[in-house]
Amino acid sequence: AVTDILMTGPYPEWDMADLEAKYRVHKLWQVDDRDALISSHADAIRAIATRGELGASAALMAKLPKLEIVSCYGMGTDAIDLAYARENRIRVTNTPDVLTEDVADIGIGLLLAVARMIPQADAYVRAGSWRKANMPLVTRVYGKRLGIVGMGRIGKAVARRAAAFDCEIAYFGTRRHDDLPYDFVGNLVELARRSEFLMVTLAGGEGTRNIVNAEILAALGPDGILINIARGSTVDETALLTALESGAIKGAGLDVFWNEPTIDERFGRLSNVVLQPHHGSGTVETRKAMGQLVRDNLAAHFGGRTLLTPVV
Ligand code: 8YV
Repeated sequence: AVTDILMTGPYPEWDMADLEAKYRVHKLWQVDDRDALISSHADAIRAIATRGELGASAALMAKLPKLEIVSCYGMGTDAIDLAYARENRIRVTNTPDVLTEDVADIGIGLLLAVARMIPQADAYVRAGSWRKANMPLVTRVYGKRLGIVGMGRIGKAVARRAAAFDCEIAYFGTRRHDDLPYDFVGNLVELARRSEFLMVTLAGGEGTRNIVNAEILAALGPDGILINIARGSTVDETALLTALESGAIKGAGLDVFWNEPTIDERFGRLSNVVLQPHHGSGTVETRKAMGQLVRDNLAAHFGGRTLLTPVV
């Protein structure tokens, strides 16, 4: 018998081709009446293949009595109701490790882009302004004090890169890592105060919601730059927009937002931000590895084998 799976959003075509060859795939994003699609296949769907930012709510899972597994194309599982999954014996997998280095790369890339004003400089050259005057001077990254918020896999990968820039690295997180040569600062306000750049790499979810608030931004100060490569939910976006508009911080590099992909229009009017469309893991290499891991987890589950990267 063919196994039915529900997808909440598309994957690249190489994954779609493989999934569609192995399963009967129901595509939630292609229909207007989602409830009708779900209810007409509710007794058949045994898996959800989702994405980090789309997740799987308890309401969705509750409509699928045969659901056995939710496989997430992404590391962050904050949009999946893990408690519901646990209670209902639904397995959950994610895609850790394979995306770490690319997400750290974009963190450093955003920091350089904001501080050195790379997009503005590009526009300056294209507009012919260079012929008339030299561009205003920018901010150095090399050797500066970087505060990393969250010292998990991605935080560590950011730190390794920043160490090569001779940055002075300190971090905030759930615990001190005795094996790391960086200063642990258990108070986020304190970390912001002593940092010139703050890079957020924390997991999303209720525990970290708005952890970077107006007080943290004020402590980072008018010469400070904020980078967020984690989840939009970790930063109080209202406070961030106000801080960027008023000059309470110097600038921000953002890969993630509150209302993706329909982000607050005020971001587009700011000249001190560099914006990315949640693309930290968006390289061909990493996305191929993520898709493979999702498919391998599904194959392991339906083949009665041990899951490769279980969360629940
Ligand atoms: C997205 C991510 O899942 O890994 C995560 O947690 O946020 C990303 O990798 C990606 O955009 C795929 O949807």
